[in-house]
Amino acid sequence: MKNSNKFIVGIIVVLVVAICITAYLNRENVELNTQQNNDAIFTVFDSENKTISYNMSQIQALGETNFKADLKSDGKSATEHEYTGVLLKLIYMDSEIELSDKSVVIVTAADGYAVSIDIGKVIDDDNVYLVYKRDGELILSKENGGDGPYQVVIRKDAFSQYWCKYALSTEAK
Ligand SMILES: Nc1nc2c(c(=O)[nH]1)N[C@H]1C(S)=C(S)[C@@H](COP(=O)(O)O)O[C@H]1N2
Ligand SMILES: [Mo]
Repeated sequence: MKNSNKFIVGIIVVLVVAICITAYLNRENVELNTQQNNDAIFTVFDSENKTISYNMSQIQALGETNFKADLKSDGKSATEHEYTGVLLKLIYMDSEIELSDKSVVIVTAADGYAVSIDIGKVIDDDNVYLVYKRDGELILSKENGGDGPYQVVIRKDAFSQYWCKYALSTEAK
């Protein structure tokens, strides 16, 4: 083999090894993120301030659905995404908290942000969701650069300032 060919083969070998290592490390990351997401807890406060907590598999078991919604990030034009999650009201039903005699649902986030959502929107069959996947991928936590692990999406809202990233807990009032 000519020396120049040996050099090229050598470079290809180095590149292939580098790609394999990257793929391997990334697989470990995916597993770690999946584990962290499943361990993420979402908490419901009842009227006596008692808590009912859910991990991700428990939330999924309440009735996972896929739907499309427009994400309107500040300073960017809206982009349509497919989200995976459950209707927020299903979590309230599971917690045996009646919504019909309440006026708002409050959702609180890890960064101190909180939103207050009109009960009419929450009772709607296709509007207020607690989501954990966007375009088929788990939504990462704030520390890992994502909007999750849980995010409240209000599908029918014209603006997304009442959507709640990094959602931790909820209470109906
Ligand atoms: N936890 C949390 N949720 C939040 C916010 C926030 O600062 N913290 N900002 C809101 C606003 S003003 C918008 S426009 C949407 C989209 O935020 P983004 O522009 O960071 O994507 O999230 C909403 N939800
Ligand atoms: Mo915003």
